[in-house]
Amino acid sequence: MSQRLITVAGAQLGPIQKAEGRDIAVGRMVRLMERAHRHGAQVVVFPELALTTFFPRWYEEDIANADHWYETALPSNETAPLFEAARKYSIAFHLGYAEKTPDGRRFNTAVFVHPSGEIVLKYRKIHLPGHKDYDPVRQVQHLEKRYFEVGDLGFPVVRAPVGGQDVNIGMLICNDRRWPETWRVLGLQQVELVMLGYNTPSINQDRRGFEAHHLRVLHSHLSIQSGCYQNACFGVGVAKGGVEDGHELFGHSIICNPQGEIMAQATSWDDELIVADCDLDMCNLGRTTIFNFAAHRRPEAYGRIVEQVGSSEPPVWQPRGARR
Ligand code: CDV
Repeated sequence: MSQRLITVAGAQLGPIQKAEGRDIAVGRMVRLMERAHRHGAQVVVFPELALTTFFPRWYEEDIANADHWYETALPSNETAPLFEAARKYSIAFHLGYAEKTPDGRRFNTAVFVHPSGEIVLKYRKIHLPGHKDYDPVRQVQHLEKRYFEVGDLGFPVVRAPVGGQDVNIGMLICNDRRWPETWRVLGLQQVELVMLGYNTPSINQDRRGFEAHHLRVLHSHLSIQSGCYQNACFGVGVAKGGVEDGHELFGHSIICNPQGEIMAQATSWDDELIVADCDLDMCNLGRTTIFNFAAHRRPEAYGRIVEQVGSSEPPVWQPRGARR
């Protein structure tokens, strides 16, 4: 039986404190790349905003005071060791970082980098959670809407060489994973491997409602597993975990197959590598049967998905005797 096998690693990162420089994070990441190489991985996936602490929890009145959290070039002096390790170990990598463009625009971005150091694909986060202004009700701020613009690159997929195979790769970033629309747009481009990083607090810090703590990981896994199953693809969801300056992020990074099964899962909240062999031909079953889009999708009935943003109230039905 033919197999299109690639070996994929998720490189979960433990906490990065506010005072720690990029050199510390990059040193840890290079060590994970070396370990991924020893495990035979051909691609390694790092979390969202992997180079720094999750800075959108910190409010700055003047956004320019947050500029030091952003990358203006890739590679830079500080990130060059990642590109050198990619070449040395012949390993591709996915990196989440804060991007500031030459014309001053700010995005929550991820890139997929070929072992040669060439950037193959870039994605800018579209579903930015949180708020723009300081929110006194919240225990901890979540200012992604202040620090980033909505991504302007859509959800691109490209066919690129990974470990001797041509693979249809796509990316999401953190909150994107919770939205089925994002996965379906990737699925419609026959994505085979979705890479995504996340920084998710262990508790819901928006105090307007109650969410039991144990549901936080369930919702993350549910989103990734259903996205993979419904779009017949592999998914690598990689966390930043642990306690950053008193703020807890859950780890629980996973690699998931097109059946929606978890193939590998992190067990710590620290730097940890998870590895899985992915036979890309596994994508064919869903794609040619239950999720054969060409045969079964009914876009003529899906208008609301793109025409409407918020939900609307349905018409009210009343029993005949109660009608006026
Ligand atoms: N970084 C994120 O996008 N975090 C969100 C939290 C705020 C809910 C997430 O969806 O995990």
